[in-house]
Amino acid sequence: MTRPRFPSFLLALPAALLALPSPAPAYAQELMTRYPYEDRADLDLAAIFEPKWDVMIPMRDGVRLHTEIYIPRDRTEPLPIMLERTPYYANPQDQEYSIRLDWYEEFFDEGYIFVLQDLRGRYESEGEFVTLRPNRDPDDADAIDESTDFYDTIEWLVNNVPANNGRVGTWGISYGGFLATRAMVDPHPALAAVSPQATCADMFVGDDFHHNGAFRLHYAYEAAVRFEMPPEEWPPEGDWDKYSRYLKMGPLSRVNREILHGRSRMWNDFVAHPNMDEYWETEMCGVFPFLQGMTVPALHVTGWYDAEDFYGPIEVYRQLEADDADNENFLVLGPWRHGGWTFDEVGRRVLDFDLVHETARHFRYEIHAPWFAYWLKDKGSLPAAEAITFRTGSNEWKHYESWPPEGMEPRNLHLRADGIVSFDPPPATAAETAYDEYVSDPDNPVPFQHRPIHYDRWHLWQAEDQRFVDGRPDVLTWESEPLADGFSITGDIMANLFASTSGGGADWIVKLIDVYPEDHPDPALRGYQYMVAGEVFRARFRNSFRIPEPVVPNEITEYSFSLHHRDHHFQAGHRIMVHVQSTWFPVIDRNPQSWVPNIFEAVESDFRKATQRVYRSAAHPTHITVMVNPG
Ligand code: PG9
Repeated sequence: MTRPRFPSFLLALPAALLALPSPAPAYAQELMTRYPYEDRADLDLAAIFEPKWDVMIPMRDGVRLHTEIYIPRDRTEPLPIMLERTPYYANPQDQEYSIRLDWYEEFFDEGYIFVLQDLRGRYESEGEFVTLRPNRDPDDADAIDESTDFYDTIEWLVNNVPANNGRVGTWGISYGGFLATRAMVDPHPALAAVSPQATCADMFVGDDFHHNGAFRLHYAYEAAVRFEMPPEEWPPEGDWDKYSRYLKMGPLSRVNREILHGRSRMWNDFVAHPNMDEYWETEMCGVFPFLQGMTVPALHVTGWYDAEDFYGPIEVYRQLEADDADNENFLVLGPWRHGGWTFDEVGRRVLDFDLVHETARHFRYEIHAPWFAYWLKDKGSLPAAEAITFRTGSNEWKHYESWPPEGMEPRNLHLRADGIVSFDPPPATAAETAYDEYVSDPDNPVPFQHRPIHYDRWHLWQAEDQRFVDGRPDVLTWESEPLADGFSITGDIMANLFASTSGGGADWIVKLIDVYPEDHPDPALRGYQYMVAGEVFRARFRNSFRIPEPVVPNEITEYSFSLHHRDHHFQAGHRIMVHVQSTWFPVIDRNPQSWVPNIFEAVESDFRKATQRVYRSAAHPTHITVMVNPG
């Protein structure tokens, strides 16, 4: 077994440099550069904590997990334990005090014992690492999984850590969020509060690896390489600009034949499971079959711009809500990149947007810390509402008693003739055949953000100005008049697309955009096309994610899919814009646009141009349904 270590060149980096955007792509090996975070260098950890306690905690099968325990010096009462388990190294710079403790600053005044643990097979822990380890077979009494490792760790901690109060909380971001959901499966009785943050829950429908069955090419390929192969075997990266790099990669069938040669288990699984099946439901992060109701109070968190796991947190919240008789299930949706609520110290800006509030700091000090103090220390009160959002466009915190909130008014934004978008439907006289069309060419796909595309601009790509696609003939645009009155939309946004393709398969990408006025006081925002929401749908899955079907060429077909939940205010004077396109490269792989049973096995000749039509007739009125907030 090889145990990956944090790269030695990073150990030598001064902490301040870690705040810089990463010049290199990275996963487990380089977490701190992939998720650049603002260093809290002024924290004097040695003054707060006793020297760390390094232990190897035995699991039920004898494997021992490396664990660092930090106990505060000034304690006057038994303290709860805050446990974080991670695949990304409990102590990434191998220091006396792990830099991960920076992320707990908001908890320091209250007083907790902090515990950081390497997963099995990672860094200094024993055993074998399995990426997103599937849940164990419940009939196998000897089986282990992340849930049993949580259980055994908590059992050891409450019995061995001096002066603990018998209560344990856990949280984690992304992979850590996945782990936190596993802590809720058959939980240890001492586990009193869990916060899964940016957790994946369905890798086929909405999280890291696919969206609505469309493969998230550059992200998933790099995860498959970096999680599953030793660095010395990583293939050369090629061009800096991922657009040209992945275009040169060609059809996905080349990957195992010419690049990975079957050496990444994850890539092999992608190829073997091109449709929704048990692998996605139960093995690759699939969590729903295992969450048997609310077992522990939970705080779910994600950010509007999370480029990896926005779907999972809301779905896990929704699923648990059904059994939440005691009101222990909470949700926070803020203006953040993946993990930005913690990795960004302040959270006042998103690209050119001033959020007016210090959103990340507010979350950590006013929501996160009080929430855990309530459950672990019986202190204070719960945050003001079950669901807390930061409304974009008007920059306000909002409180709701449920999510999505009740009492919203569904209204349809219609695509109309002459490139107009309007709340008024097409007139009954609009010809049956009224449509707009474009040619989608897999050899010249639409980039998903302006080029060059690299990780330094991954985190906030969804907030980028969409003007970079202006003038592309394969992006259809509709726009409203300037709004006489502003309005807010709160909850799910549904695309209802009536479309046809001349091919045997297609992708449909729909974007809802808020266009800032040309006379906006801030020159950086003049004419800015801010993507409120956008999503892709792979047409072969229109009837079932399990059984793909060819598209019937030139037949008008309805596609209904979510553009995700949002809380956004369109200001008076702004315009509403909608884009429809069929490629979003390389965040999404190229659809061959001809019928092939498995796109991972498509070859060059399968990739064809296709003529796409989007209908806006009375009979086939393409529209986007938004939930208008009357409040
Ligand atoms: N989103 C990342 C991830 C989760 C699960 C599997 C692979 C990657 C992460 O940031 O941890």
